[in-house]
Amino acid sequence: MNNHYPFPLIPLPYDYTALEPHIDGLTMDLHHDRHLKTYVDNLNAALAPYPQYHSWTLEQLLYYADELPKDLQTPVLHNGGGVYNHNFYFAGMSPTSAKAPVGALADSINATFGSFDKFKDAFKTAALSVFGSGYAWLVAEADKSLKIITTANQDTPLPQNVYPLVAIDVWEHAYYLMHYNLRADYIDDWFGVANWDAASALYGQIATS
Ligand code: MN3
Repeated sequence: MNNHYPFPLIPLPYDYTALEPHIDGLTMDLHHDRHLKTYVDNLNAALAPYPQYHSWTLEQLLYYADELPKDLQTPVLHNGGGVYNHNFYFAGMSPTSAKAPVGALADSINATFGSFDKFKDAFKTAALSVFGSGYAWLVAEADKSLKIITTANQDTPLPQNVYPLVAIDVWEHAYYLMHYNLRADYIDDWFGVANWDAASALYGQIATS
């Protein structure tokens, strides 16, 4: 699928109801077909008058946003960030994934945080600490060391020169229908569908210099 203009609405890699009972189908339907679609449509609309950027990848647009025309920078950061973050979030959940990291990522999580359970505690604390809307991420540095970060609104981790491994969207639209205002319960449920197969594979693909 295109990773340049016009950016596609990437279908969910599972059914809307596939993450139940952890995350309900109506939330997934609205989140993907309305929230993400709006970001995709608005990103494409912003880029339409600028054919010189139609070959840029989403990552290039976000990373080099300060090289874009001034009136294009904010629409790209807001909407392109919304596309990047949501694509990462949706791919980072799975009804069939192993429920814990494997291989090198498992070893690194144990070495960094003490155990997978201690990592989960730290990740939950970080996700709860996001004031208002944003995301919590497990990311790797270029040397493959791990850290947990949070981003506000639709900011992405890309400017921090890190490799995202897994992300949780803690905007209220991600959980309000099922979990009401109880973000902590949503985070606990998200751990039941987090795609550790994908995160472990991403970690394994990082080339160390
Ligand atoms: Mn969202």
